[in-house]
Amino acid sequence: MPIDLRSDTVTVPTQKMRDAMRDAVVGDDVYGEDPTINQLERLAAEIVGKEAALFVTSGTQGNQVAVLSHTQRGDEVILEEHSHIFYHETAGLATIAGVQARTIKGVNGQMPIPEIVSAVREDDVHCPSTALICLENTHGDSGGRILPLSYMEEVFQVSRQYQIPVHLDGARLFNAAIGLGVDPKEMTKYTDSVQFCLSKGLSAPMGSILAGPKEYIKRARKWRKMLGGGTRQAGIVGAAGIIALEEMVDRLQEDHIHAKALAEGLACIDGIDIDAEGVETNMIMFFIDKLGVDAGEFIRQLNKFDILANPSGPFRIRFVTHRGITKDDIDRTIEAVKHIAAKKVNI
Ligand code: TLP
Repeated sequence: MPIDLRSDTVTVPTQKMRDAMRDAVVGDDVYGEDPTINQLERLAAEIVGKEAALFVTSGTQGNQVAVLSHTQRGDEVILEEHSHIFYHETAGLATIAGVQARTIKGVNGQMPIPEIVSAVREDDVHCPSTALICLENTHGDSGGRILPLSYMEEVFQVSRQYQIPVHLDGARLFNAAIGLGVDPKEMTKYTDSVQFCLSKGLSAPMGSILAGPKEYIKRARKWRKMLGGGTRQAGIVGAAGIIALEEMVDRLQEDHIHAKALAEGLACIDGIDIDAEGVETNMIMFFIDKLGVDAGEFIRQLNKFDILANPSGPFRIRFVTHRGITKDDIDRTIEAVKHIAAKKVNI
């Protein structure tokens, strides 16, 4: 088995999840008659302190349904310039919701508050209406950085002042909660809606949750249907989602410990440029330009050691720790990078 550091999306369901999927009591979810999905949605809403929740097939579908349910065609959405919703959702904002993205460069995923304020449109005949602010916690492109609670609160205050809803892409919400040592509700209380993934570190085979006020989720259910997300006996996979929420959250701490150890090991290698202190959750980003190779070549070298990784820019590599990664894998990865760097280093 290769050491697969490409993403926490590669986690496979546990035996308990497989048993629960086999035995799941199901019905037609489009009629609201799947007891397992109903149980999952009640549980999920309670965990994030929202009135209602909706099971969606993926994080991308959850985010797109979220935007559709908050906005109208021609509106403008404020979001961070490397956010997943803007950067990695195949222009869904433009093509599905028909809204315009107003991107702001963030620092560790945090858009500066004064820039958010000045991005809010005036009531002017020339301007689109600012209809939504999106946040991402943890923030993927900055290497799984956590948005502090104080920052989320500040954004929320701005949003109340201008009466604009806040949507949180919390694909890795529980990594943020574990990293901060807080209940997820402490974050989601500063949002109107939240999407979180069951299928990443939590190891469910598929699915995400969109949660928010009752009337909002009613609208979202319709948009999900339009996008082909009305999946009938969905409880077959929802059963794994329940176990993900009940049993898989606490173990994320182990992924964070592994990520930190990996980052600290890499920081000792000549030619590897990494901010090990900035590794707060299960993601690591590092630059390899000093080695005189690009990300593609570096990853091909890693593959020879049976290690898989993704590039995150021409000279940047991303490693993600998850349930399939052991301490031994971390040590082997550090050794492999040492070996590659020793051969390539030309600093
Ligand atoms: N992220 C994936 C890739 O799409 C980049 C990964 O491997 O990290 N929001 C955030 C912050 C995400 O990181 C992702 C997936 C999503 C949304 C979308 O979730 P899915 O893959 O379930 O559509």
